[in-house]
Amino acid sequence: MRTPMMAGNWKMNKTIAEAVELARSIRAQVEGFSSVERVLCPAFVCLPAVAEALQGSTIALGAQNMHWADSGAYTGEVSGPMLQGLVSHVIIGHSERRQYFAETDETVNQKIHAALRHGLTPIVCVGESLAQNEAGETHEFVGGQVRAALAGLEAEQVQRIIIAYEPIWAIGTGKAATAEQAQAICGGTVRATLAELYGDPVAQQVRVLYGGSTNQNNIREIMEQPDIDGALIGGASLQADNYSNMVRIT
Ligand code: 3PY
Repeated sequence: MRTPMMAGNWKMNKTIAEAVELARSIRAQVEGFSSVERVLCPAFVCLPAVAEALQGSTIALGAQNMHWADSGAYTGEVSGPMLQGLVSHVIIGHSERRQYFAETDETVNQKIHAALRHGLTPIVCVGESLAQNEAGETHEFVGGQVRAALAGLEAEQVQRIIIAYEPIWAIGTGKAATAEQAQAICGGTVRATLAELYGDPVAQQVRVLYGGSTNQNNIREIMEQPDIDGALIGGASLQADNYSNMVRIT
């Protein structure tokens, strides 16, 4: 059985004080819902304060990115050893990082290796652009992203990874994929590629999330899909009620 997960990606939103307030409010609403894994991913600067606000809680904390090197001359970057002990999860390869910060399949792969080395659970993002979607290239492109992300990983490591399918055209646009579209790629592409690479038993253990304009109104249908184990949530995770309702519905 795969434990469902609702992961909030707060992106570049909230000051430290605002992030603490949001975390407290979410904690008050969903602390008891331990059958759903709840992960909050604030900006780096907010992590220590939010960690304190979540102390003793069953809600997990995640970062939104990390560097692949342990230390060195990488101005502005944050490494695995810096995150170790502070967070349990880290989002890797979000399409915004690929688009605006030139992240590639190769750097995503290096970051996944680094995260696992430091005991962090990577939430690895894959997804196609609108043009690729319209050209019928989704299956090939997303399958290729999954293969590249997992290069050099053993089955035992892959079982510790979470993959989030986020079509770029559905991110922050209010235009979510239909539940059937999301299922087709989460199952027919992401999980099918995992099965090709590592065999079906491993593929059945890996959690696959859907992301892109999910909220309290569409999460039920999405969670009814057999190959979707949760959501990576953008805007709705900045609203305590909306996010908490998503956890309750799950
Ligand atoms: C969104 O839902 O907009 C996201 O990008 C979640 O990561």
